[in-house]
Amino acid sequence: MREKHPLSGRATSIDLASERASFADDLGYYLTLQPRQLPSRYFYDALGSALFEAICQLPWYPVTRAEKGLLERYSSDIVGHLDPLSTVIELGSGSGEKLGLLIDAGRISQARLTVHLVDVSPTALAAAADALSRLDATTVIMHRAPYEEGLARIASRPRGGGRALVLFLGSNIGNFDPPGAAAFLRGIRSSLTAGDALLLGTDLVKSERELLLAYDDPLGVTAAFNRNLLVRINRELDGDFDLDGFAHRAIWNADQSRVEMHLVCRRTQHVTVRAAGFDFTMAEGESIWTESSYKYRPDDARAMLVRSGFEVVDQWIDGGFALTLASRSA
Ligand code: AVI
Repeated sequence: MREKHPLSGRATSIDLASERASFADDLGYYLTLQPRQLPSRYFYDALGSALFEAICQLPWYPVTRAEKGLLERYSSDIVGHLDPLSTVIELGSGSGEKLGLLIDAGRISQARLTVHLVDVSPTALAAAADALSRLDATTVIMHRAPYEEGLARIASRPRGGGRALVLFLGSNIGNFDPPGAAAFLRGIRSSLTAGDALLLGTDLVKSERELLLAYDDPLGVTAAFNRNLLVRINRELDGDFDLDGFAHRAIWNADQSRVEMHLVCRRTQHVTVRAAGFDFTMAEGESIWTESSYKYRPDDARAMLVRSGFEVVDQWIDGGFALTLASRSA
């Protein structure tokens, strides 16, 4: 997928008025590309975030369960590789559960630990901060910001002694195209100092059948998640997409090693998006490409980290998922 802002990932501006303006601006750009596209970061309004949480519970979507299983099993090994930490930074705070597992695993810190949660969703931040409030000797600081902005803010604060660990979990890296992923990882690296570490979660290539079930589940939750993008455009930008006129489609693109999600137009329709000031006709069979989820082989994840200036420390694999620990060399 061509990205106008390749580093932005799931993150977006937090100011409501400017958020709407850049949403309208992005629509005017992406919907006129061939093939038509929409950036996946716009999935995550309140309903989209709730639908994503539901996806994580689906028996056909293994990502969340596999990663949690690895953290439950290997947290003490992971912590064992790390010098004493003063700082943990989680990009995309989730529920705080995975971070809690790691901190519970043992002597992650010799003194007080500062945890920075970076997310654009206030609901996710509040839930994670609440989940972590039970921890002793831990200060939790929330940054409602895009990833890059949060990292820059954190890097500008005095840190004291101890190392930093960045968590980028949930295969969120898979929603970046390869050049965007490499640039994003290099950005993380430049916000760290020598000896700091990164724990990266990547979903692995598996059979086409398993991948398509994960992104086109029998309950239709992923289809609702995909079509909610049109609901959001209709509501926020005064659009008139006919929801019934679009079908959810997931495709495994083996050459590019990615699952693509599309919204396929079932019948020719004229669409107006008033607040974005444009209209267009979509022909039957034409589609809007809404997401790419890149899948990796264990070596790909390691090589991507090395190319971005990290040294791989260890890797844990199970359930079709990999956690890779890397450190920033000098
Ligand atoms: C957030 N991200 C890693 C999910 C993924 O698997 O690409 C989003 C998602 N899309 C459909 N299902 C889940």
